[in-house]
Amino acid sequence: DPPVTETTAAAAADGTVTVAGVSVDTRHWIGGRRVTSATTFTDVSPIDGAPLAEIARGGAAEAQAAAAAAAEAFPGWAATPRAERARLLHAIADGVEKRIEELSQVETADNGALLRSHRRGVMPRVAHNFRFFADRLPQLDHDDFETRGHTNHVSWDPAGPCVLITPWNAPLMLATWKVAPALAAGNTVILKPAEWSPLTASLLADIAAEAGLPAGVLNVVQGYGAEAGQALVSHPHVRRISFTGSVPTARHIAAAAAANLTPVSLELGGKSPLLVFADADLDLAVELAVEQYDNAGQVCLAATRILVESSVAEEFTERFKTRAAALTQGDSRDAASDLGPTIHPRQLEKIDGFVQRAIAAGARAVVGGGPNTGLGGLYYRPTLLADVAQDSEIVQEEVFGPVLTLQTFDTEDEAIRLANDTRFGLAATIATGSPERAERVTAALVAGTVWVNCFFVRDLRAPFGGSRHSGIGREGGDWSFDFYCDLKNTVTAPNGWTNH
Ligand code: TXE
Repeated sequence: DPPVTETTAAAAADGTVTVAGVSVDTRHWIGGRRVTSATTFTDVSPIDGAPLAEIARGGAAEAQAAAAAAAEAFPGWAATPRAERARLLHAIADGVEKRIEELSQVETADNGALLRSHRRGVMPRVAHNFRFFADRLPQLDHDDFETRGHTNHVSWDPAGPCVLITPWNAPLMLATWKVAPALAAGNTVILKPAEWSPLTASLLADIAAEAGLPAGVLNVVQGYGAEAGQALVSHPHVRRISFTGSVPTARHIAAAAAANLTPVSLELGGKSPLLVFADADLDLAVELAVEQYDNAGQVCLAATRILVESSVAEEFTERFKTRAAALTQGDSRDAASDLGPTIHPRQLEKIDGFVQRAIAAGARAVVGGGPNTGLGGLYYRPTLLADVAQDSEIVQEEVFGPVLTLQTFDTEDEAIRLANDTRFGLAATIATGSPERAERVTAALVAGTVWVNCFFVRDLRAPFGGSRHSGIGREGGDWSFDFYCDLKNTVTAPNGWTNH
């Protein structure tokens, strides 16, 4: 975990600080009240290194308080009619829509992703997460069916308090993608946002309270993973754990969940391929490749391994170099910026470590290859590495930065073999002019999502998740409700008597 800075809270007496002109509460939100901790940790902006806030640093006591509040609120929320739950979720969505500018400004200050992406794409999507799962509830009623005159009725019962542990690369987007279905299903929630981006979760608590969500239904506990996070996932009152983050942390969480037999959903990293066949529209393929630098490459779905058919590799590389040279790197609040900083000094160091070890092992930097020293701080140049071996670290491990590798293949079979040859299986992108080829290759790929001649088109009705070390389980659409509900089948005898 990050080095612990023990300071006394520098926040205002009421616990709020002003970030990008927005008042943000730095305390936990437990049982409908703001709660302080004895110590805090410092939240810093990746854009310029400016300290943003001293955040309450939760641990076992705060986890216990939140679990108790969530357990206490559960029966009332579970018994609340679906239509009323849906109404409240729409009211939260209204609150998000009213505060899109504020949420965007705070999220950008906190995690360094582009302001224009937050305004146009991410925050509207946050509101949509609530609307989608609210509107989806009626579809959970399946037709009853009969067995020798007996009626079978399937009900989707709320499971109980859910712990949701979320990462920093898309904080509010990934939090609400779990919070919304969990609440819609009738569960209570304890959200533990990442310590590198804790602020918008606190704003979500404000929005939910303003919308009228009852006390204890949504709780937010701030703090480090090893402290607040570990205490929450180990708590015996918890009925579901949903986690998005890294593989090593997933192992800790799965072990804690195993002790209590708590069902767990794990959405982890990836090392997804972009397969460019000679029959592809090369301009489109180059656009798809450059898109992988979005959010400074800190995207689990990013197709970071570019596999190009040998006959077009030179042409592709030349066009890629031209296109990458046109990217503008800079302050995430600047409309001209295409990519901003990485999240944290530790992340930048990690990214550069991967790149320098790859270069030492013989890789060639076709573009980039180091930090953007002109900008200083946490900016890493968009990088493409060629001459990389399939079994090398840079091809096998998730970098989580603006770093892509380039490899070539001669046949479709070789492309598939290379594409599948990592321990991950989150996503894959195929650029080809042949629908038959797209079908064949898709069928052979190990991936939770395959995009053909497109990237990052996401529909909440679709299942989302990964195979192998990219995760366990799927969320999205009714798959979210599968996870967040306990299914019950009720068999009723005809006319109150049975004749089996
Ligand atoms: O993730 P962690 P980190 C990958 C990416 C990145 C690497 C490290 O490769 O470089 O992970 O990032 C909480 N019990 N991804 O270290 O540790 C933690 O507080 C309970 C991919 O930031 O997985 C935070 O809220 N919780 C990824 C959350 O887990 C614990 C997104 C994620 O942090 C905990 C992020 C514990 N013992 C990183 N330890 C994706 N799939 O999109 C930590 N946490």
